[in-house]
Amino acid sequence: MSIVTKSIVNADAEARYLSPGELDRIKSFVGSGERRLRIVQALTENRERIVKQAGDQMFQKRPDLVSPGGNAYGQEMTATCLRDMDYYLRLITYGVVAGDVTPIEEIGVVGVREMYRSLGTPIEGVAEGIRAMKNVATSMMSGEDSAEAGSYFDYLVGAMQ
Ligand SMILES: CCC1=C(C)/C(=C/C2=NC(=C\c3[nH]c(/C=C4\NC(=O)[C@H](C)[C@H]4CC)c(C)c3CCC(=O)O)/C(CCC(=O)O)=C2C)NC1=O
Repeated sequence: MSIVTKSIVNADAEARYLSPGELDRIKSFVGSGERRLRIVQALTENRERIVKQAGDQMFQKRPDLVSPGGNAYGQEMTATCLRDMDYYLRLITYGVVAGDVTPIEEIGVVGVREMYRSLGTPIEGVAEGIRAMKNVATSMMSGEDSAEAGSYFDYLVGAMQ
């Protein structure tokens, strides 16, 4: 939910007008709109490159994942692993556009530990992949954009610790 929707839901629950604090937060959300859209566009346009390069970095760091017995061993499993990374990059674009991590949390974090445990996927490996996507993605951006985008990757990495 974006700050706009959230503020309206909260205010209406108390049948009141938006408070000065809520209006301030909405103002900052609107003010950062252009930057957030620029980030989402960069991530969307470069998604294949980001996933591919980050995947290479991750497997270089964690060759065990793609070795016999590794969870991403074999062409099909490796492709599924990269697909998961693409899923997470997509969720990050949802978060950036909403200016809020809630979409990432609801779609990709709640229950994820149990899911990966049942798949035998090491979650710290997934976190490593997201860290690598952060490196690749933020290196393509200017300072301000890079910091804002980076915070969403950091949120996800933190949620997988
Ligand atoms: C958008 C929300 C969403 C997420 C997050 C998601 C993840 C997800 N990853 C899966 C599998 C998988 N995920 C991985 C991922 C990896 N293995 C590794 O060693 C690496 C650490 C890592 C890549 C970074 C692998 C290899 C599988 C296949 C496991 C198997 O079939 O045994 C599966 C099982 C079903 C399937 O294969 O599609 C799900 C549901 N699905 C969703 O709808």
